[in-house]
Amino acid sequence: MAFPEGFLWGGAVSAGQYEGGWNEDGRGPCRMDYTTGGTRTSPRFVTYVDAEGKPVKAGREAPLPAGARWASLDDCYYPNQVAVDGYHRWREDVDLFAEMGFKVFRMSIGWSRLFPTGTEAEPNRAGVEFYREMFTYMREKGIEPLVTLMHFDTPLGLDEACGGWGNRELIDHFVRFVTTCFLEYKGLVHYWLTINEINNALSLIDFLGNASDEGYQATYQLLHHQFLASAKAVQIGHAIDADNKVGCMIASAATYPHTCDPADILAAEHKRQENAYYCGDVQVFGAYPTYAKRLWDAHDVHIKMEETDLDVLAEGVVDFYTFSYYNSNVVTTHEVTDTVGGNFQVGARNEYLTYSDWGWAMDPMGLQWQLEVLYDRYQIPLMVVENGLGAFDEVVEEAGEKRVHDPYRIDYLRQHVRAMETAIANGVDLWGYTPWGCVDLVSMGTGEMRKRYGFVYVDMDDEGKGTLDRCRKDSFWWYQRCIASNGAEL
Ligand code: P53
Repeated sequence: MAFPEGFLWGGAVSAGQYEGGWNEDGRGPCRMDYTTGGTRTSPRFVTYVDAEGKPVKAGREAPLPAGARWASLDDCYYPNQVAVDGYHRWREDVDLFAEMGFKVFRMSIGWSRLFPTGTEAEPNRAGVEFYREMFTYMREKGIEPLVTLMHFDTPLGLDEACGGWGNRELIDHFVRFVTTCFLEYKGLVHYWLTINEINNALSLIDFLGNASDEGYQATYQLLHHQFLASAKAVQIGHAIDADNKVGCMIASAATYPHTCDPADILAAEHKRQENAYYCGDVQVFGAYPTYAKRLWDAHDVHIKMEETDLDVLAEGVVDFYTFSYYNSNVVTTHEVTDTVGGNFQVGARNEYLTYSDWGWAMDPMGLQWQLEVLYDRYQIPLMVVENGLGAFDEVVEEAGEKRVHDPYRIDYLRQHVRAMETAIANGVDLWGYTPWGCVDLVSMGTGEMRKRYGFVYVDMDDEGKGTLDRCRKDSFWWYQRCIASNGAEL
């Protein structure tokens, strides 16, 4: 049997997509809170009131103009403000996770719950105690927390105070936040991830509309700051508790060449370097890779560095490498007419694969490939910390009980578990598996509730209507059996 004893089976959420309670107990706002709901084909917006008092909907990464203030508009819906009410219902959810047999639960600490604007010298005690209670309860239930320190939720106050991650000062603010986390939760948490999908800034550059040389310059510069912040977090985590394991988190869609034209092979490899290896290499090897020069030169990028920066990177290498894996993509230098479109998915259609309702290629063998390639490259333990199928679910009433029959989700997960099993049999050191959105939550890409990933269904729709009650899907019992048999019964 492939899965080792002690394999960490579990699930994953992020604070901003799960908790809600966006303005409770002193929590400050982050960008997600002012981001509207969208769909697969219509984008999400951020909203504000400009200097003249006029309400504005802008692109989701737009900066706040001078004199404007972030605002919720009456004709818009903001799904992350309530999300799935994890802030009040986490106990019930942890009970359900324990019932499934979770060994680990990946969650994130809302930065603005601890530091409402990001600039405070001391943390908000209510925020600190909220997570302490949660970690304590999880441990009582035999569930190990795996904590992401930042999951797309930099406090908006830091945008206002210093313009966000483009400013080096963010490093110090982050350091103050993570030091608080490591000190407060010492002994309660042993597994930490620094920055969620740190490489998204690069892979989404086309979608976010900043693919000019200036856009690349800004992106590589802010990544440099995030690398430093992450490396410092690793060092602080180790200094505070030698038992801490601190990892990186990379979005790792597999990237394939569309044809065997050598130009396609090279293009696919270069895309992979840009989208995934660039960040992983810095965080695992502690140095910029050789091909960084090629990537920078292509857009005339010059990173501003201070003298000791490269030492900080070298001294803050991660203990393990974690990644999200949902799908694969195809890269080609040729003109193609058969393309795919979905949120954040473009390019040639892969005729060997089928696609989800949101246009993501379902590719379990791609996960095996990723695991083998990544382990061979990095030679440190891996963890799949996001995976799953976003799908429409239907609730049916049977014998007075609410049920969701989701064979499509079971099928997707089963195939991906088998892919992990094969990779482990082939020598990969895989620590664990935390499928995404183990309880339904708000989609990051589209802001929808109807794009569901969970084993646990949440009664909430895309207009904010619903009881927020939980119910078990068929996949709940499938995963319970999978965990109980350590991956033998699928
Ligand atoms: P949703 C883009 C590309 C790859 C992963 O995505 C991404 C994104 C952002 O949507 O996000 C990760 O919710 C992320 C999670 C997110 C999950 O993938 O669009 O770490 O926060 O929810 C799934 O279906």
